[in-house]
Amino acid sequence: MKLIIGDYNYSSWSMRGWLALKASGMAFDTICIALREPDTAEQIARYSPSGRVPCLIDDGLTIWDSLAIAEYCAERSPAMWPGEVAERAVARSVSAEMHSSFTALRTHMSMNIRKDYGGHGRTPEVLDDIARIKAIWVDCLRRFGTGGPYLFGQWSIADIMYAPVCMRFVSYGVELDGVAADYLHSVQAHPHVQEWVAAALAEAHRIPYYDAYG
Ligand SMILES: N[C@@H](CCC(=O)N[C@@H](CS)C(=O)NCC(=O)O)C(=O)O
Repeated sequence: MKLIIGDYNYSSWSMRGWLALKASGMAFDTICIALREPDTAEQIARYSPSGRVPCLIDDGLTIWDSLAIAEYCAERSPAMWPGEVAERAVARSVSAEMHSSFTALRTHMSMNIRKDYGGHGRTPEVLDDIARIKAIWVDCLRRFGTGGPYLFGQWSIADIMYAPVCMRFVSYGVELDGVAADYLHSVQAHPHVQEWVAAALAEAHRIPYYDAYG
């Protein structure tokens, strides 16, 4: 099984696909393609029909898009979604909302794990996105997060979808308190997240456009 990803430091969608594979426990090799280089599109096109990463190749079967990869992993490891129907439905709702929304946050607070952007990026639209994300976290943690530190207690695809947001909140110094702050620290401390962050810190490739921002 091969997972094609972009830079550990910058590629938030790749982080989701990679965390999903790790959570499944399945063995996989990682092929990392440097983004924003002259040959990036050509490199990605060798594997991914959408021209985007992450992309998973399992014995000739190609699965692209982070949410589809997460669902493929959950077929093998159903505990990646909460066990109860109503909780699973809400977990899918907040995961789908992450996947399809928060455009302002993505635009103005790009993931760049190595960089401290201080208080940058706070447009009114970004603040709306942050408020909505905090509301999602608090609601899930209060209603479903009693059996552990994560949104639905145990580490799930919902946490995987929001892990890159946690990286952004750290880089841009987004103020959190109470259960939302505790949640962010728990995500940061998760061993798979720590492994991804270590790879980002060790990565040599740089994208000047993102590094100059702020
Ligand atoms: N909806 C897709 C988004 C994937 C995406 O936009 N990936 C970016 C990297 S984070 C990409 O492949 N960009 C291509 C490029 O930079 O050439 C997913 O969930 O996987």
